[in-house]
Amino acid sequence: MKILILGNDGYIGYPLTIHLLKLGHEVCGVDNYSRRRRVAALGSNSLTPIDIQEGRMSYFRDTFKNFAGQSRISLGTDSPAYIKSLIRLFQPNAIVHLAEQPSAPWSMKDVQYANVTQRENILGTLDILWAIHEVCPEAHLVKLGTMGEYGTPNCDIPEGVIPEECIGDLLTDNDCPMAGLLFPRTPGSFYHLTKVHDTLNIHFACRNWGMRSTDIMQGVLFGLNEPDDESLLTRFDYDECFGTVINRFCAQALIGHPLTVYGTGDQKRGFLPLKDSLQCITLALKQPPALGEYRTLNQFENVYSINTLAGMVAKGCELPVEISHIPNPRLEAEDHYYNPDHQTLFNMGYVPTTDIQGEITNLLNQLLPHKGRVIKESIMPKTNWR
Ligand code: USQ
Repeated sequence: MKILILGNDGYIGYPLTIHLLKLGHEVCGVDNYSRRRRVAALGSNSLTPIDIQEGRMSYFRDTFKNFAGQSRISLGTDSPAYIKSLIRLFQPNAIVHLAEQPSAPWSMKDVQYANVTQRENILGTLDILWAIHEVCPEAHLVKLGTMGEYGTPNCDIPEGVIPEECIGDLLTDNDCPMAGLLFPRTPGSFYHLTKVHDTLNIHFACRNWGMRSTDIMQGVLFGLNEPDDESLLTRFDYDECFGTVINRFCAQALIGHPLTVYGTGDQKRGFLPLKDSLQCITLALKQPPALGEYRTLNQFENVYSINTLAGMVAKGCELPVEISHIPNPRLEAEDHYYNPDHQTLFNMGYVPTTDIQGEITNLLNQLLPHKGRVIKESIMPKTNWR
């Protein structure tokens, strides 16, 4: 298969590129390296030492005959003609879109951060949709959305659309008059909002142009890839913006910093290890939807509370770990119902990593040799939602 990966220098994109090249796919990449610059601008770094971009590209070129090259394009900022001409030239069977600004706190800093997030994410995706429509209409768009699109409503969360059966007893025959419509979204940040706008645009492109797409509502990722050679580790962020909660807790535990549980810590989210995300994206690529089909996958292993995860990190660390509760910088429900469906991926063959405690313990051991790289000043949250 010919696969274009947008954002192939990132946390998911880099190991996904290696994974798909190893499977024999012809892979082409796009990145503008903004993640590297933005983490540095926050005064932070990747806990894992990562190669410079030219070094990574040389590795791909020298190791894989099926590496089709890499372009530097800023989606949503550069002219849409750039991505269109690349797609016209490469004619991919599938496009994996991971090239969005991925941080909720970053989007909440001030108007400029919110503006950049919405421009890059919404307009970047729009440019890709038009390019697919005009020069490669049968390509499968695999787009990374987020479980955060749904928020935390006080009811079960289906996969993307309202199910045929009413939730509750609205009608006696139990058929829902709104079945098939997109399930309502209540996102919690300007970042999460961009994913909702993307969903509407992609859904429209499928209905209007007969495009095919898999919109992945991904839960919170954690962990590292497990390459044969340490120099092929993916980046690992732990700062307040780009570090996700388990990754942050692991970095904190290793340097003896109290774990920063926001508020009560009773917030619940769906989580999955990085390697499960690679597995799920690969499954989506292997089983594309039909032309005109808009498919949603809720992608996570299981639901955990922040307190449970803090406990797992403390248990997995050989050093003594203090768990602290600090005022929540975000506006989010801390005590809430949370029961999202995630059956489709299992039906497609997803074999989840269920030993999350084992994964976290293993992650702490992987990170241990690099703990001297942690910049302590970048740990505490400085961005306030209110
Ligand atoms: N949290 C803490 N302490 C911390 C950091 C976070 O208690 O030091 C809590 C937050 O309050 C939140 C939860 O952990 O309730 C998750 O926060 P997060 O920063 O790990 O994840 P989030 O901001 O929700 O965003 C991440 C990814 C994003 C993806 C999303 C999936 O960065 O790209 O879309 O996870 S989801 O959360 O399901 O929306």
